[in-house]
Amino acid sequence: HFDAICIGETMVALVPEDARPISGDSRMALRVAGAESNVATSLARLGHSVRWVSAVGADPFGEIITRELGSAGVELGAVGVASDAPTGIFAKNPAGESTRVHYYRKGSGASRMTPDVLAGAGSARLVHVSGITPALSDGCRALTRALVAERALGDAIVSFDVNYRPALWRGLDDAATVLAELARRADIVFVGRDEAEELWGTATAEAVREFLPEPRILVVKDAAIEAVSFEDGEIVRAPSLRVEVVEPVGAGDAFAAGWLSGLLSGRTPRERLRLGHLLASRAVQIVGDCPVAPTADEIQIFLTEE
Ligand code: KDG
Repeated sequence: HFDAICIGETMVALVPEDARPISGDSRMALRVAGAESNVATSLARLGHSVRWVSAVGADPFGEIITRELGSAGVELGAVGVASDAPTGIFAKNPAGESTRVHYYRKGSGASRMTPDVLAGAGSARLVHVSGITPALSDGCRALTRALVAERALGDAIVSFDVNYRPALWRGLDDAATVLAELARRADIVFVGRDEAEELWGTATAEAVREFLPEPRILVVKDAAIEAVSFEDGEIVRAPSLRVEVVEPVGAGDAFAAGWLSGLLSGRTPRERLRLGHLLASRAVQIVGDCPVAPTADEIQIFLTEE
C-alpha cells in the first residue's frame, strides 16, 4: 500500500541550458519530465512512498527516465516497456517568463496505455492523474475515466490536476467538456485561474468553485499572485512567493506535490497551500521540472515564518 500512485506519460525534455530561446547555437540539456511523474518525484523526495504507473519505449530515453525516477525513490514495479513504440520527447523553448512546448510524442509507448494497466497498479491512499492523459489516445482517455469516474483504485482519494495542454486536443470544446467531467468526479482538483478561464470562461477562483461545486477540495492557482482553496465550506488564500523565474514549466506539478505532501502529513489547508508555493518557487528557478526538495527542517522553519 503506497502513500500515492501517480499515472501518466513521461518524456525526455530537451531544454536550452541557458534558458534562452532555442537557436542553432543552443546547448541542449536533457531532462526527465512528465506532469504526473514530476509529482511522484517530488513526493518521493519529500519522503513519501510513491509508485509511478506508465510505459516507456525500449530505448535509451526510456532507460534514462526509469533510472532518474528510480534514483529519486519512486517505485517502478508497474512501468511497462513497449518493444514496438518509442519514448516521447518534447522541447522547451523558453521566452522570458513563458515557455513554448513542442511535442514529439504521437504513438509513444505511454500513449498506448489502456485501463488494462490498472490490473497491476496496486493500492494507495491517493492516486494522482492529470488532464494530459485523456488527450493522448482513446485508450488513455478510457484509463483516466476508469480511475476518476469509475474509481478503479477502490477507495484511494482521487487527485486531478486539470493541466490543459491545447496542443494535445482536437479543439477547445472537447477539452472543456472532458476536463470538466473529470474534475467533477475527482476528490481534489488543481486548476490554474487562467486555464479555467480559457476552458470554462470563469474569471475568478470563486467563479471556478461555482462551476465546479462537486469536488470536496478545489485549489485554484493564480500564478505569481496567490492560490485559493475551497474545502468543506472554508475558503483559504495564500500569496505566491516572489522569486526570479528561470523557466516556469513544472511549477504546477511542484505545487501539487507540495500540497499533496501536506495532505498526506496531516497539515492544515493553509500549510498545504504554502508548501505548494514553496515547491513551485523552487521549480521555476531551474530549467528542468523537478526541484531539489526542501528538508524537513527547512519546511518547519518556512511554515513557522509568516
Ligand atoms: O507540467 C509539466 C508538463 O507539462 C511537462 O513536464 C510535460 O508532461 C508534460 C506534458 O505532457 O506537457
